[in-house]
Amino acid sequence: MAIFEQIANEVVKGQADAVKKLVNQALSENISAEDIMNNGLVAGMNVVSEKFKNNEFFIPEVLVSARAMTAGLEILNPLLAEANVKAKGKVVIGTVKGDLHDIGKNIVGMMLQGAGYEIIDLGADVPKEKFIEFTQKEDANVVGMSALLTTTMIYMQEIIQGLKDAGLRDKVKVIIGGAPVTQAYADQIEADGYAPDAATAVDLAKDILD
Ligand code: B1M
Repeated sequence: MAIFEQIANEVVKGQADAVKKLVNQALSENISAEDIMNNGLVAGMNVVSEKFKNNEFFIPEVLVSARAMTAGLEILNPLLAEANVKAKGKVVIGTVKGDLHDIGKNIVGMMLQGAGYEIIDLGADVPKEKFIEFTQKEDANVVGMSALLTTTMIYMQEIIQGLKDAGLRDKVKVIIGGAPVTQAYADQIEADGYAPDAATAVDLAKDILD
């Protein structure tokens, strides 16, 4: 079996140690970090994404695969930076102010990272000032907001207003998600998109940036 396929399979199986070993092996065979990332790690996460959409994988499997992918990416990151490999886009992501739920946001971040986006994770309980500061500082392409409480999702609108007031709204796409969030709410607050799950968030990011 080709090394890329082996790496992808181990990502799907969530075997971080095997992924690390195979990534190092591929590097020792002079395969570029970019090829290893795209044809091994990202290819594996694409399979995970499909399985999650088809209800063949559930949250625990996705988390374990994402961790295995991250283990491989940690080896490649310095090499990718050296080779100046451009990420597909930069996403500033966080759970909004007042909300401590970060499991879903973390999965979305990891899946986006697996799909080749650079992630600036602001954590949970993030005030609008921080979203604005990092959108500007990082010259982000996408702002991703997560909320799990009906009482905190309304804060997303304030962040969008904050981006408008800072003159950033035209420069950045806004995507939102979280259990109480709906497409209707996204339309209401004029977000660029809503995703019900992490795999759809990846498709959404690809669509709105293309
Ligand atoms: Co809380 N909590 N919680 N909780 N909690 C819920 C959300 C709740 C529905 C439980 C319930 O009552 N049935 C309820 C909210 C009710 C409501 O507002 N309608 C609730 C409550 C009330 C509370 C507290 C207020 C409880 C209390 O203290 N009285 C409190 C609030 C604290 C706060 O935030 N200020 C609280 C606290 C907690 C814990 C800290 C104990 C813990 C969070 C730990 C953590 O995240 N580190 C917790 C948990 C675990 C839950 C439940 C059980 C599970 C949430 C979760 O992680 N789901 C939850 C009940 C439930 O949802 N069944 C509940 C798994 C996760 C993968 O899914 O986050 O939906 P989810 O993310 C999905 C999608 O939504 C989407 O993709 C993800 C992956 O598929 N998605 C995005 C998410 N973000 C996205 C962003 C995107 C796109 C897609 O674009 C950027």
